Amino acid sequence: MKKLEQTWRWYGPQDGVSLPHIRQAGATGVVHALHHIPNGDVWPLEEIRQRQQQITSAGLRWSVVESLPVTEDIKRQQGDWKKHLENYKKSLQHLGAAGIKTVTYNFMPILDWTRTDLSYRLPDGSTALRFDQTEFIAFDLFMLARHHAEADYTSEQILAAETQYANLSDAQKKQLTQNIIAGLPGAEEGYTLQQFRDALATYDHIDAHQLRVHLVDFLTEIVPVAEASGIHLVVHPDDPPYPILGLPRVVSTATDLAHIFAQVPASANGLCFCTGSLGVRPENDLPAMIRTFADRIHFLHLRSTTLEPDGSFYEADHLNGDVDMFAVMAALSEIQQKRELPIPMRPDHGHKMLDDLIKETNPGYSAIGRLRGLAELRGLEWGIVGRLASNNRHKMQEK
Ligand code: DNO
Repeated sequence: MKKLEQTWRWYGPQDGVSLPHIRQAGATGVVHALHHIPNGDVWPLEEIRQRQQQITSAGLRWSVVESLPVTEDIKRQQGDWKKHLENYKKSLQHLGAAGIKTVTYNFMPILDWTRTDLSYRLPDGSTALRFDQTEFIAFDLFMLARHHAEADYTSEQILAAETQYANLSDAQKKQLTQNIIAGLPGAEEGYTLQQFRDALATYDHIDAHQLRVHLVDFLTEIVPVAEASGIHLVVHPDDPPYPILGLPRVVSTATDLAHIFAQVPASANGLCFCTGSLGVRPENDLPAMIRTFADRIHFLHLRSTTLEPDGSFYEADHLNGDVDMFAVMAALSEIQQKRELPIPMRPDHGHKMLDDLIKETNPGYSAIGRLRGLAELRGLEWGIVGRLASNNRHKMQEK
């Protein structure tokens, strides 16, 4: 029976969780990017090969690129966007030449994934990442002071945000701003408050329709090159999966995904199925989406969230929270049986727990928290696949 490829995100030589640690965690694949190369520049083949060599010498394989960033110029179709597209193609060709076959990107304007609290304490003493809707609104209304922001919220939300804001200390306000705009790991871009306001203004005339057009234009240009290089280009869903700060987001729902694949049908146009991002919208039926987009899924981020009545959410244990991880894994295992190659999956994020709590770690990318996640997911998969195998044996015997 076939199983998923167990992978782990590595931020490079500076990452406190090293390649030998990853190997001990039982992962065989590494998810990685050349973070030092500025967005929009070409990833030289030589540098890709050097990094690949480093990963291989640790007994691992560079399975997935996460991310080859799409510049804001490309998302807005302004400035250097044509040059950036050409550079993107060259980077893909280089990655293909090095034998790296899965490349992740996102199409979220300005902000990649976003949280308000990076050390939300859980009852067991570990810490998780959290998105507090009320604090986020307080930031938008009173710190960013975005024009017409009130129009995006109900009067109850505004009132709650006012109260919350009044109770925040200066240090808490600073921390909140920092968490939202300084860029979480992998986001590549960070801003000061003024730079952030300026960046937001560059999207004033780009609504969801326009951004969708730009995404399809990007794919129309890039997917043929990915295809010729033997690469699956996989889009990461929006996180959180809805518009924020007046910015459009167009990779949040099954309808969004269906549009992307209908417009650019080539099989190189793929999906990174992130249960943690998509799972925040209750109407996203994850097992059903896995079946619908089965042929498009070439990378998996597995984690769960717990949504609260006001729209806040925090990152739950991998097997708890709102995501029905059993149903998700069962659907994925079925897809995997029909595939020739293992689909790479990584435990997406982890709590800070045990020794993680006294170490400096990239938010969401602790060692022990992710190790726990990977171990639980691995066990779940083994159980499901074992059951599939025994069902198949019974069927054979009945024939
Ligand atoms: C967060 C990650 C994202 C992801 C990008 C892909 O933990 O899942 O930063 O890497 O959105 O481009």
